[in-house]
Amino acid sequence: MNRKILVVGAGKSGIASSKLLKTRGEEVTLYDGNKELDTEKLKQDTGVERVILSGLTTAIAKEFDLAVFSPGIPLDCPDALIIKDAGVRIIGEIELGYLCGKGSICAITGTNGKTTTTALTGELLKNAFDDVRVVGNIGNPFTGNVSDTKDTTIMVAEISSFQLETVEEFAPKAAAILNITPDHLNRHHTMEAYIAAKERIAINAETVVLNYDDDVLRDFGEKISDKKNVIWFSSAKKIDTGYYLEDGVIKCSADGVITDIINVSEMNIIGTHNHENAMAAIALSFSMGADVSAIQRGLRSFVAVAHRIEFAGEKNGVKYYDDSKATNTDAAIKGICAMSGLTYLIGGGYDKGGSFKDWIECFDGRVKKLLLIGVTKDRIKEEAEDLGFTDTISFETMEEAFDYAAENAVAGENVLLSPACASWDMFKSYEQRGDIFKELVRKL
Ligand code: UMA
Repeated sequence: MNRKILVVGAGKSGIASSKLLKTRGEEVTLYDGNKELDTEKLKQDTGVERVILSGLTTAIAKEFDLAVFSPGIPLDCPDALIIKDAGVRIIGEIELGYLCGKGSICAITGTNGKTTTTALTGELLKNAFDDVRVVGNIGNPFTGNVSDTKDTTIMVAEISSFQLETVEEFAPKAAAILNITPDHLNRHHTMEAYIAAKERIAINAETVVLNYDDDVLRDFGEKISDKKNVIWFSSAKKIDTGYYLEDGVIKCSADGVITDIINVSEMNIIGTHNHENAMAAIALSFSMGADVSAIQRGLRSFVAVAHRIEFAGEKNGVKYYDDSKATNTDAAIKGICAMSGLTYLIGGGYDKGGSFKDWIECFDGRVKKLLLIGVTKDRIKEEAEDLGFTDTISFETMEEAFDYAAENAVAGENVLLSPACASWDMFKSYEQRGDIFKELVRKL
């Protein structure tokens, strides 16, 4: 009560943190480096007494007892250095939410798949418990959800590496790391620092769910297994203790007993990466105390997160998928690998400058025609031809590409929007691009 707290960053996290701190009687100042923001609106939205936009100094920072950082604020940016210099303790938005809330936490991180796994785990747990909240990096700030929590509340939290940099006491009952591949290196600088940030999710966790097929995580799990309850999952190998995939069935092996959980054909999410996400969600849900029938019901009813290999409809035996969220080649490879049958692939868009080589190399035997749109269309076509893939056609609009695919695809084939590019050259967002695609499918 009545501490002087500086909330840094006036986005979703900063606004939610400010409101939470106000309800707890703290004296809150909201700071943001962007001087274009509207001070009065921020005061109205949060109820804080004071908003500072840019120009933080050591003298100002020294006024505060505590600083709460939004995930987007790097710990080595000039404002962070001023705050550290002033000797002010820094905690992250997740840590604040943890310290102010009740109930138990199930936390999920990983380079890819964390949003799907978080949403799925939320669905499985909602079948078993009354008060389950899906929060965090998924777009719903942790701190915005804690003020009315009870001991029986379960928070299913997607946690990014940015958020993990500033956790100390954050103690999930169960935590999962799905995979770790290079990402966000501009923020973390080295792969080692990025891995270290991800691994912080396990510091105070009782149970840690890890991907056995990921070398980094296998080493990590072996290192911590004497102190933590480690549960493995694998899509590649039958493992003695944990979850694995065999003949299309997710199985649980524990104490020499093997239990079939679900045949993946009963689920609405496709692709090996999604089966891995499902195994992690199952392991987490069991750890949180859900029973097998609640888990199975959730696995059957869960539909993909919007725009992530989302099934958009079927016409004349042709299946349509919206994977507009695939804004880079890594994600787009997962999209194309998830298809069974030949695919008319709609790709291309805003140019972020990277190479498309890895993506094109996975087309072999999968892509019947690559239908190109957007700024990158000529560059992709050229790169594809250099790699020996010549089945490309360029279009001016997504509608034209879609019409071509719908007219030519035959039963058993797929039409997939998975652009491997951001959308900003032709659309407002990847959401708008995916929505237009789904509308075209609906009109069929
Ligand atoms: N700002 C500064 N100084 C800086 C950087 C930013 O003052 O050096 C200010 C900006 O001017 C802006 C504010 O900080 O006003 C934005 O804060 P933020 O970037 O932390 O964004 P939030 O709106 O609080 O959203 C954050 C997450 N954003 C990031 O991690 C970048 C959201 O994840 C998350 O959904 C939300 O909290 C709720 O938990 C987004 C994301 O892109 C989706 N995450 C990355 C990812 O998934 O790859 C990690």
